[in-house]
Amino acid sequence: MTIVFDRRQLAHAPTRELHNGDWVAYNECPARAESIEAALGATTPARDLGMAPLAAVHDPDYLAFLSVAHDDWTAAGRQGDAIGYTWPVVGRRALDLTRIDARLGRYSYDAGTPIAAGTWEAAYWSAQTALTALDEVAAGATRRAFALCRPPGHHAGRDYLGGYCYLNNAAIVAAEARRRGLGPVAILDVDYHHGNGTQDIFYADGGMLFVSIHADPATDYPFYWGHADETGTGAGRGATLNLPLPRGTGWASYEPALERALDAITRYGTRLLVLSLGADLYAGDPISHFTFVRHDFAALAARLAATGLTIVTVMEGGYATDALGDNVAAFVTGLHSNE
Ligand code: Q9C
Ligand code: ZN
Repeated sequence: MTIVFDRRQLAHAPTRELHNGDWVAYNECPARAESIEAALGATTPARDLGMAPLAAVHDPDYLAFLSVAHDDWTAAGRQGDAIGYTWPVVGRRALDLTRIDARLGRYSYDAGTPIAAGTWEAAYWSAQTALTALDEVAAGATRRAFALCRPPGHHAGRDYLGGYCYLNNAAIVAAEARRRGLGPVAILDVDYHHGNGTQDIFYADGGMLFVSIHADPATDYPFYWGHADETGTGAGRGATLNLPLPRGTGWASYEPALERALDAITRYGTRLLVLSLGADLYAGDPISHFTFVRHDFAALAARLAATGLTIVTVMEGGYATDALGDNVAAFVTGLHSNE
């Protein structure tokens, strides 16, 4: 079992976010990763596998924006975290503007994802953490690797940030795994929130299966994606499966959805599974509404382990920082039990 972590991810530390109309302390804080690291013990540091796997998923102009956005913000005379306040809504012309505020709107879809001084550094190493986990599996060192990623990735699309996410670590790993001939590759996203960025990236892609179990977007973020009738388009038709569940869902009613997900993954002929793990399934999560307790994370992991699949797990959300490490440790222990 390999657990990959890199402390450079802690450089990302936005101050605050807008939550239901109030400014609150940023939920996606460095202490999350430290809680998980403390519970998991020894970790392998990330290796630098370069920009190419990131550029295979994200647009070059978006990557260029992300790497300079905070500098541009500072150069515009602003203090603190860069955050947008105006968006080019559906139907507006795709103007190529240079003003930092226009660019923040162009490359984001929410106001909950600030760019801080250390964001690019941390997001880069978060992606490298995920790629290193894949690299360990590809090298045959292990069949189950866990990437302790932060910031998370599944809300980030080809050319946009949002939902605390900047680079889509799961998509980057999945695309790189396919490039290395490790496919068929499937992505299973079990974060409480729908993985809209991952879905968008592969929505018209005939060579990737995306399956997500999440809170019904009729009631929960990100609202505009993740409905059951979104099933892919063009060559990707039928290669997206959304399984929305109501608030209050616990393991007993989650498990049947997981069986449906695994059935699709099996029928796809999956050889490598990329798992987007959100610990925000937890009953005590401050921004989520499922009712998992600690041993439910072990049950989820045990069911995934029973598939016998090669699995690269990428950490996504989970905001009950005090319980986070123990919940993730329960998952990781269960996942690696029959490796
Ligand atoms: N009440 C992940 O779990 N925040 N992202 C909405 C409004 C967005 C969660 C705040 C939640 C994003 C990776
Ligand atoms: Zn989430």
